[in-house]
Amino acid sequence: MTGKVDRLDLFRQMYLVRQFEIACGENYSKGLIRGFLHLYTGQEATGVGAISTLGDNDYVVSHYRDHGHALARGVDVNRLMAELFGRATGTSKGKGGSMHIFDVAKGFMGGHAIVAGQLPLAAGLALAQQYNKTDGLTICFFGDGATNQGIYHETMNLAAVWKLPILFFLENNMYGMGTSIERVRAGGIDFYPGMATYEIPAAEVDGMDVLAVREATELAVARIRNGEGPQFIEAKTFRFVGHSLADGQKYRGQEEVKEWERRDPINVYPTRLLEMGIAKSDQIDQIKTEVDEVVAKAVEFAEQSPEPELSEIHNDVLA
Ligand SMILES: Cc1ncc(C[n+]2csc(CCOP(=O)(O)OP(=O)(O)O)c2C)c(N)n1
Ligand SMILES: [Mg+2]
Repeated sequence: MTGKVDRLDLFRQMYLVRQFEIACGENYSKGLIRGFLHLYTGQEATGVGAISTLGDNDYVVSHYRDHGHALARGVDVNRLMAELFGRATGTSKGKGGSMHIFDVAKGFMGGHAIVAGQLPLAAGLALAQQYNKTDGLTICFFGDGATNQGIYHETMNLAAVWKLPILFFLENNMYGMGTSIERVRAGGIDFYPGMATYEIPAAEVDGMDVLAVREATELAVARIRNGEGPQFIEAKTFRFVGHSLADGQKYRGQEEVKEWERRDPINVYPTRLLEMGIAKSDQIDQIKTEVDEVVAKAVEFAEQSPEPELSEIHNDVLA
């Protein structure tokens, strides 16, 4: 690993994402969060590991499963929760909701609900970075379901032709809604070899291992900063919960879920830190206590925040 990282802080971030999502689920059940809600539970090590390598000049682009990416990018936890509650104090004044988290000051450029729609937008951001010589790069997260869209291939081709400073980050969680990727993809469950078509260097990484994700991302980021053009990482990961809160998961057996849960980064990683002598158990406990409080306060902040004024309805609308 080239850069320095606070390995205990990686745990704090992953635990924050996990607890944030649990709180989202609870408040969805209470009817305080409405609309679509897609939780990142199980995938924490990918977003946290990858985003930990970025600088202030870089952009992060995500899809509708975006809370974890936003938190890893440092989007304020109170404003994020308030956005989900549809409150005026939210990141988009409560008018975006779960699938449309944005925070330009943090370089967090969405939150996009259309599967694969974020890919060309991210390439556009990377083109702007290249054109304006900002030294920044764009990381674009997407799921396995995005790979069967035509725009996926169009974006890969143009990004390679123009040598854009972009990292395509596939979170292959094996399912697109209720569809197992094995059922709908010719060529098996590995996507990274296909990048040879576009001459985009591609790597596979264990998405349940935050340090491995970080290391793979650091390498790719270094190449991009060196002017070598787009890079591709495929993290094999798993969502422990349904696609959205409306999903009863009838399409897969609990055995499969349990198998992946044995590799849950929230349990495995702190054990590893203890074994490596990097942390003591009371430090882990203290982080958990602090984060639990942060999340409880975020819920309180959201609940106490006002709803947007009716007059807001025509503001920020581009037509
Ligand atoms: C263009 C388009 N088609 C269909 C949908 C409905 N839809 C929402 S999420 C999803 C599955 C995407 O799965 P994947 O890309 O693997 O991401 P994951 O949910 O697994 O993180 C679909 C089909 C959509 N939002 N956009
Ligand atoms: Mg998927």
